[in-house]
Amino acid sequence: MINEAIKIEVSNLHKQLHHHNHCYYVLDNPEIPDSHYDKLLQALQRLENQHPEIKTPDSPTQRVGGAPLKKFKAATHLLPMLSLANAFSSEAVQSFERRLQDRLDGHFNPETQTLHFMAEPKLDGLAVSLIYEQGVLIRGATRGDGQTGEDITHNVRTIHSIPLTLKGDNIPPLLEVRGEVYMPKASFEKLNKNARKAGKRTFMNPRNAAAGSLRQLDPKATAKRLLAMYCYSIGKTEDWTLPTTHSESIKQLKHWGFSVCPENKVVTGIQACLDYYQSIGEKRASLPYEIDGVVYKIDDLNLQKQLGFISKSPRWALAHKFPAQEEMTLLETVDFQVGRTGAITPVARLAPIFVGGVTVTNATLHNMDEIQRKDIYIGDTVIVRRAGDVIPEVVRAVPDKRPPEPQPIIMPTHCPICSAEIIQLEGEAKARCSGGLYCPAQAKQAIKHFASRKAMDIDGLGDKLVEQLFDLTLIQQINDLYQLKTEQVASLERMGEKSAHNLIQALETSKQTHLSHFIYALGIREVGESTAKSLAQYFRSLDTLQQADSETLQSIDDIGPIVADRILYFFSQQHNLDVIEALIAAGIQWPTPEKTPNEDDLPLQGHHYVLTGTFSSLKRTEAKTKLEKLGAKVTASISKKTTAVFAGKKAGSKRTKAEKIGIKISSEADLLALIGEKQEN
Ligand code: 5U1
Repeated sequence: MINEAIKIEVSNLHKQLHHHNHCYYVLDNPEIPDSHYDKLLQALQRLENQHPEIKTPDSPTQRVGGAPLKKFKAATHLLPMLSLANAFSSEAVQSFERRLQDRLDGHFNPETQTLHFMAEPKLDGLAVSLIYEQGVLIRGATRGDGQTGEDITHNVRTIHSIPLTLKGDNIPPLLEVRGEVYMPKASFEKLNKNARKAGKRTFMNPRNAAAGSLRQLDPKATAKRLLAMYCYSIGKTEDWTLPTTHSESIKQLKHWGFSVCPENKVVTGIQACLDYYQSIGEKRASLPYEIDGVVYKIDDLNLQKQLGFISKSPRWALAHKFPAQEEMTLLETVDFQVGRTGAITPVARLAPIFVGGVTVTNATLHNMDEIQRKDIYIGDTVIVRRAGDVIPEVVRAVPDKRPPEPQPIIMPTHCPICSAEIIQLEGEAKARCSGGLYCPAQAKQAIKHFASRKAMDIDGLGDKLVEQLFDLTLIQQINDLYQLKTEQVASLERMGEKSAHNLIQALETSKQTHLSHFIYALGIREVGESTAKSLAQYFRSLDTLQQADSETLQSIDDIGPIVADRILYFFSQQHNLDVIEALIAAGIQWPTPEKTPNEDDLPLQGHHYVLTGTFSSLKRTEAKTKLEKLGAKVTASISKKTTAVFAGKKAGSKRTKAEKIGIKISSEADLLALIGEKQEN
């Protein structure tokens, strides 16, 4: 027998955990630190272990996944799951409107003939149906053939943005909800990066990864892959009256605790639909999930009813698709490119192909393991994928179209640029040129990195100019930059006296830097901006850093044995030490970084901020530095960890996003108060 006090404690823990899960995964606005959430979950887990009979299917502990299944059961949908008719051009969208007007003649605003639509991004995921009885999730199913799918309840329970119990009131005794389960781009990239590192099979796209993850018999495997769901319609309900519009039913879903896409918008008339398509298309690359088009739905549910269905698609909805992101073309040959750290990347040279809105002739093949796994040969017809701004990649070969004598792809033994030996260290997926900074390809990339904004920030020294200076042998390594003369630069093609003078001036200005920028600019493998900052803060002098041993390096937050090895290796190379000496001799200097007080004493420790727009009293970079000095983290994009967004004048999409997901927006005055400064008048 479980006593009443335990029952109350369990119920309280359920409530708290459901609430904080909703804040974190649906609202993107956590109220407590992760460690606090973990403690609550552990407390519940302990009670469930002591009293197994109190464990219920809607317990927040079920998110981690229960025992594996032997096979999937069939799941019949309460109402058929429909598919959408597709359109690939504005003309097809305009005919959709004409068809609607003809069918609805006289049944809607006859004066203006305008219709209200809900426009929504079309997520590239997997359609899923959820059933709730008395507000508790009892079943999740894939679409299958629209009538019957597979029962994936055990897996949907592991998806944090799916409520296990509904919030609020007016909950129908039976509710069926439809939506798309998807894998956020960041999770997909992480999954594939880890698979590539471990020499395992990669997923072709986030959709396949989401499908593969949902169709796991072992829910623990699903729980590890970070999936999410946006809901887009209500299916069957009992004893409940639907609202009069689709947009209101979406609002209702949100109140019950479901996650709905923040880009959804009610628009009037078909031109507004086309404008929406255009604006979502422009945003597509920056959205954190893959979409393959947008969906337009008549907003008025009565009109939807009148329009009905044709075959398996509703007449009241249309999917307006973006141009395909995957196309087939011929792999003509393979070249090997050398990166900044010597990594050799096989690059496919392709017969030109129009994909994702641009003509592509090159695509990455990543590394040799990947080529072997994908079984790709020169002469193959291959599938090329270009998603957003990401470098196009060869996804796979089409075996049926293989020529009789395909040519194998062979990694050269020596660097195509400097002829140094190519080596591949055990456990590394990439082969590397051993030429170091003597390899012109590596040196060029190293100079570009050195000059970049977050490194030495040499204004006007872009990639093209570095190429030009390098190819004319005016610079061969980083330190040569500081020997450049105005006349040499002015003699370059498309370079006048004035631009040359400006560049020399920018080089001079860059000599006054910060230790963290200098460390980052050196281009040590695995040392990004944030690690460089940690190193500068810890050692406060380059000499001390150069003399540090592995143990000392590893005592710094976020430095593990691999990064420590990279740093030790860099400073063990005489040519690197020579470059550093020459740079310092040229006059590069920095103030000694201030001693960092004990982390726990910093007032903004654990707070994450985003800065957007322009401020009248200080630059964004200054505000960033000041917040960081107080222990805060300042990030470029809004995430679930963001404490607040400081919005200056002309704050754009970040402010809108923060408003949409309910993150606190603070003013310049709040910012100044926080960093202890007065506002200028
Ligand atoms: N955004 C969105 N995607 N999607 C897919 N809405 C939407 N509606 C769908 C489908 C299959 O079907 C409706 C007919 C409910």
